[in-house]
Amino acid sequence: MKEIKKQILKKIKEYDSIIILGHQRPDGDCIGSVLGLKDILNTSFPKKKVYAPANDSVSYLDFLESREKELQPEIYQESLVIVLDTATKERIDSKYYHLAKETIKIDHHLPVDDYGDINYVDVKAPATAEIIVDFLLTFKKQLKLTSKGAKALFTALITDTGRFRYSSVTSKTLEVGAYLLTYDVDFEKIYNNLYLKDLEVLKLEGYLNLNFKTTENGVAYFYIDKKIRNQYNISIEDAASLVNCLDSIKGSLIWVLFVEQEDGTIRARIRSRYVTISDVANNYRGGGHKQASGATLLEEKEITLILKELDMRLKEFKKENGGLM
Ligand SMILES: [Mn+2]
Repeated sequence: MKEIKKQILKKIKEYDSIIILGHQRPDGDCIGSVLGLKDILNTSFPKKKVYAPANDSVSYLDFLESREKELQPEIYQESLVIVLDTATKERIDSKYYHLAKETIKIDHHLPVDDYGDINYVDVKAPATAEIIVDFLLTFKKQLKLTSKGAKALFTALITDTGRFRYSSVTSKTLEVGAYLLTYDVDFEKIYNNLYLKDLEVLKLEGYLNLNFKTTENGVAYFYIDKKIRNQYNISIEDAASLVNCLDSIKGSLIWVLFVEQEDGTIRARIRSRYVTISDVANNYRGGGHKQASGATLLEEKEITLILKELDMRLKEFKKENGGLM
């Protein structure tokens, strides 16, 4: 690991122009890590040009620094591109990334696509932000961070760890979090930005709690189609965040929220305790982490199919592991 980190720092030093990219449909870890790394590079190498362009954004992260619009392709041609938190090249949020002189991938998703000239993937890290802060701490004498960057990285860390609650959290994660809080980070404000709910969302949450279903062996699920979403007047992102409503049901070690998209496809967010579900997501144009994955379904019929696979998975798991809830 140390060797690859050295290689990355060497590359960063070589370039005068560096572009940091994230993935489409960005989340807190994606945007926070991008802005955090941008802050580190700006602060440590003030002469370099560091860009963080984005085509896609999400409104609930507007409280962080905004990213610039897509760059001219010519800038890519002379730049080092660092892509964060993005497993496959199809998901990179730029149509010009391939023009880069060189590309570095830094990620924590299960590796399916080594699109970088350097690929630094640590699937044990619960958030890309942890990898970025670890990188900073490895080269403490050469790299710096400001409280603006610390705020972005802390936001990234808490979103991908569910506020340090997921099983992927390690002592390293807490160390990294503790380090970030040595900066002036107002985490009460961050929490308010991330976790206060609109009334509409809360009401849909109530509806979901009353009406979700479970499969024979306990997979909990709910389908938010356009009709329900319009009725409650909430955005696709807000709808998708409701997957967490289903995360604490005894016996339901797998839970899924389906959300119909504008184009009629259905995005599935799949989560679990103990059970590996990423391979099932892979069967439906998706992937992610062992216990937190996404998939894209082309029609409603596929809801039944993926639920059947997940139900089988849960049945086998319960047979082998009995008592675990
Ligand atoms: Mn992530």
